[in-house]
Amino acid sequence: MPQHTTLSSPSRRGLLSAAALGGMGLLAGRARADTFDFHVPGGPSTRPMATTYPEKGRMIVQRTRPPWLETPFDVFDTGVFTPNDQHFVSWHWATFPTHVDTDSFALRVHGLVERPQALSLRALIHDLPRFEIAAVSQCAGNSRLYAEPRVAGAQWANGSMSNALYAGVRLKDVLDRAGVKGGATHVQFGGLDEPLLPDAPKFVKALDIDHARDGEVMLAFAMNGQQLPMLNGFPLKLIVPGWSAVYWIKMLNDIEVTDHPDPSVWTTRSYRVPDTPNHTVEPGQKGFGMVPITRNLPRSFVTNLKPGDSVPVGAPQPVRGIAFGGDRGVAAVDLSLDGGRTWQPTTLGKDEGTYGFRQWQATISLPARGAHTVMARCTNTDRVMQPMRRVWNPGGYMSNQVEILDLVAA
Ligand SMILES: Nc1nc2c(c(=O)[nH]1)N[C@H]1C(S)=C(S)[C@@H](COP(=O)(O)O)O[C@H]1N2
Ligand SMILES: [Mo]
Repeated sequence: MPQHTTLSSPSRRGLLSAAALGGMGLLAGRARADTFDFHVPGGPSTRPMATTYPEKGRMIVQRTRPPWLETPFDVFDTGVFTPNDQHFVSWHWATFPTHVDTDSFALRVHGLVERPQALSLRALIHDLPRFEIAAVSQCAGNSRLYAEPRVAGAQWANGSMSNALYAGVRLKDVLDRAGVKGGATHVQFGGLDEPLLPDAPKFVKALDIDHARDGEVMLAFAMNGQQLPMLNGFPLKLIVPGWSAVYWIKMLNDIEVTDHPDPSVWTTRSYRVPDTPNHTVEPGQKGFGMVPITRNLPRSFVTNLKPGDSVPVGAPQPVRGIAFGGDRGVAAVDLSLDGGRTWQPTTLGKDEGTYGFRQWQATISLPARGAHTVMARCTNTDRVMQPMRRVWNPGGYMSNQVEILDLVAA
């Protein structure tokens, strides 16, 4: 494996060499002995695990080409920051570079700007003010596996989300350097990956100009104090705190300031949800509008107990987990042991930033032998609360209902 170099001296890296890539499929196949159980009733419930992807530790393999790697859920019990080598991985096209020459890499800033730019990594690292923020990156299809009825798309369980401390520069500072012209309304972003077939659409996303200049949207060259793993977008990734990971363009090398909304199929056709309460419809329902996926919504998870776990009856039982508020901070996480009739507060852990995971904990006691449920519910600082009703839409997007954990007291 290559060495990590310091941030002040980016180096040439050929991390995903042809040999490593060739080995990827092989080794993923060979790793089938190790599996992960999602506990989905009606199955199939297990997925292969692999430890063989470059710069990645033990990951759930959802697909190999392009790689879709899910964070095993037990990782979320170990702390609020997801280790880089277990940060989930998702790509639309398999043709992303396997080598980036950090000396010749340039970030183009063009379109409606006074001074078009071709910024080197050195310029980004040395010439612009440094900015840091913690934020959860969550795929819009996180938890799609649990949609009832099941829907097509990546069958992510709850692990296509990860929290990291990002370091880099504000997008606002980059745009100011280029000088945004009057009449600009949007900024479009593209990366080094290209579609496999010439007719297929390149993956791009756009933000409106005010959002792009809010001083929080940033370009990260470091994640948790290290260079970005190649599979997570080395050498530069757009970070849109509080918004769905679909906007977080990896291997970012193109910023275009425009005077129109994103015309790409990734906004006009896909990554859309019903414009209904909680983006929820009945299967087969018709006659509702669709809107682009934007912000994350509050969520919370128990991390120290699994479905079906047995706990001693009548004894104090610690319950802990993580929560995030979406595009706002976490105000509270409450627990219910009676199906949502009554709620008790939990104690929140250290605040590591508005958009990151927040740990929470409580002690419960299950009074009688037999089956029990534990529900955790996050409320964000905007008073937005996770819904009790199960979220369902045809794309399997933006699931955020209160999770129900089945336990047995014995
Ligand atoms: N260049 C590029 N950026 C991209 C994508 C992509 O296909 N290409 N996929 C997006 C989607 S849908 C997700 S969920 C996240 C995944 O980021 P990660 O692999 O670092 O976890 O990247 C986003 N950025
Ligand atoms: Mo995604």
